[in-house]
Amino acid sequence: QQAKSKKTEFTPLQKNRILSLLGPGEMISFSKEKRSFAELESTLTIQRKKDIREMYEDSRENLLGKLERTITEFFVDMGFLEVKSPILIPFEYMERMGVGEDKKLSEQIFRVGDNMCLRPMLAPGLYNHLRKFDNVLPDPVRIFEIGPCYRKESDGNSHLEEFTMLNFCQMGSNCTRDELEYLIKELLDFLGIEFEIAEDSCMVYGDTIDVMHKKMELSSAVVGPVPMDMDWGVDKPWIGAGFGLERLLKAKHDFKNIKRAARSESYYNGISINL
Ligand code: ATP
Ligand code: 9VF
Ligand code: MG
Repeated sequence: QQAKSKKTEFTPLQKNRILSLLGPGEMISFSKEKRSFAELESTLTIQRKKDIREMYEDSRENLLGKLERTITEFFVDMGFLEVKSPILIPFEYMERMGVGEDKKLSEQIFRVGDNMCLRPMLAPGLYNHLRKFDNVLPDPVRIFEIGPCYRKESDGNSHLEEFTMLNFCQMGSNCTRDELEYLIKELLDFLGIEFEIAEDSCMVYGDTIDVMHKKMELSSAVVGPVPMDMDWGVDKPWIGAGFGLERLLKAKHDFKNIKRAARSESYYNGISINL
């Protein structure tokens, strides 16, 4: 029967290998495929090597690095101060963020030694900077950070255990929902990514404004103040939003899996490098 239809049967392992070798926009119908596994693998491998060499000739820039630079330029131009706070933080910060009570998030934290952890979010560092800059910078205080965050995750297509967060925030005057939505729209229009606003809630902040691309959350945004501010020595209104850079890349390039956008030794700019 197989000889009659000339169709190739692929093992699950072979299917995964072929899928990993497809270009970001490419599709394949295994049920209609007539080429053998070896033929297909060799054709795709040649194409992907060509893709990587083209990237080398054209720009030599890494998508994740480039996106961080692009967003940094955007916020610096908008009057936000670029900050870089520690990635290795006291676990006590997370208890102060209220994740001690939020069982789900507290179980997702990578602990380091007895007292430290890898940050799962940028808020603690930003809280400390807002407090320190309150009597230094002009009103409203505008700051942002972009950098690695870590969470133990189980499910697939849009979650990484090591990802890159952007969190911008403003404290003082004009901290309205309109201003927050304006900044989100300016950013996503600048990046050329379509989005919709939805309402949600979370344990840490209560009500959130979620920014969605199709079914995927790009960002959770909050209009402060919130009761927790007291524990961080912050006593003014604020607005802020956290975005995942790999999710922005997944949306922009229509990657089927966020792994294509991650810090990785398997993909370069969304292209397999197991060639
Ligand atoms: P989700 O519900 O999708 O797990 P979250 O609501 O827990 O996400 P937030 O705490 O709101 O995530 O983090 C802000 C943003 O950081 C998210 O909107 C998302 O873009 C990004 N992000 C969060 N967790 C991950 C992850 N594990 N991998 C990649 N990006 C993430
Ligand atoms: C919204 C997502 C509390 C004034 C220092 C900044 C925000 C971002 C929510 C993020 C989080 N909050 N991952 O706070 O901008 O913290 O859950 Si501030
Ligand atoms: Mg969220």
